[in-house]
Amino acid sequence: MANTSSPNPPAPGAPPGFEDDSVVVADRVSTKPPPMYRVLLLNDDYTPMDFVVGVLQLVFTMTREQATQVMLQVHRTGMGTCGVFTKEIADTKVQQVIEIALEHQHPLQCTMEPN
Ligand code: TYC
Repeated sequence: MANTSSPNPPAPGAPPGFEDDSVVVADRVSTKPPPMYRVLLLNDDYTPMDFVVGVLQLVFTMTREQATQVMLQVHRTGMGTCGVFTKEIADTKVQQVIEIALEHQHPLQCTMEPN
């Protein structure tokens, strides 16, 4: 919120025309962290394991070992977390996964939820 009242005395020695105290001063600074979103990968019966590992490495900058662990988690439980991001970044990553999967005609699905 902005404080548009006049809390500021004129600056000492301000040049003519600059003596007014109309500077807008923020009286409350937002320190809230942004809402975060969890990006989830879903299992299916058709997408090759190696393809999933490659996508996780590319989109989420995981090592091959990390990507393999996430892929196996998804394969075994039906779902797994790729990471937690701000909304814009989560959106972008979900779209990237879906686009790469479509390009290769795999049914791999990716979604996001508030964390
Ligand atoms: N279940 C797939 C298979 O057996 C592998 C797989 C893992 C697919 C993770 C999707 O998100 C996924 N080939």
